[in-house]
Amino acid sequence: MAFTLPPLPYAYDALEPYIDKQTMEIHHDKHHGGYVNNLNKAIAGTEYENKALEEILKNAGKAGAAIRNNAGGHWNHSLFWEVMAPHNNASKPDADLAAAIDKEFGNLDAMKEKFNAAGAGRFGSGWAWLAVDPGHKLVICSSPNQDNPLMDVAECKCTPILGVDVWEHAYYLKYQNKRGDYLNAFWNVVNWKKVGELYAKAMK
Ligand code: MN3
Repeated sequence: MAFTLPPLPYAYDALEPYIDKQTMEIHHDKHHGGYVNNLNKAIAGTEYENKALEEILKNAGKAGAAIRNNAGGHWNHSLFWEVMAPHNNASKPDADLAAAIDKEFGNLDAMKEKFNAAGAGRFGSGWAWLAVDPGHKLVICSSPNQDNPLMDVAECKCTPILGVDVWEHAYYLKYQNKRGDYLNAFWNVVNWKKVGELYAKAMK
């Protein structure tokens, strides 16, 4: 069965002013849409054609560049849309996640600082992640291009619960070269409810 582009769970302009409408339109429809189309083309007629996306990611290293890049692109963006939501002052990590953040990083601000450093320090294009490692500890890491921590080729193997896209296409229209400003703005639209659900699921 072919993969399909999931609809954005909110309007294109819902993350304004932190992430602008035009960026969201191009990013979701053209970039993510492109990964989905190219993934379907790349897996057609291969052993990956009827595999679940997570299963393809586990074999990314041997599946070839087209499958690796587009499967990663599809999975990464599907998570990205879900872990954002319109700004809400009341949104914060739930008690379990907040306790885990305090334990690993000291406090929420220290975690954000480390996460932003991972995003700012990723040379070229890629992603920064807050994730649960195999020992059930929270970790922060980053990956190049459309790789992610679920891939067999990942340096940091873990389960992402929050990710930010640091490709220029994610921020250039509004922030130009100022990736740090985009990363700071990102926290205004983090969907902590969703991140908390993903944390609980990863801890099972
Ligand atoms: Mn992107």
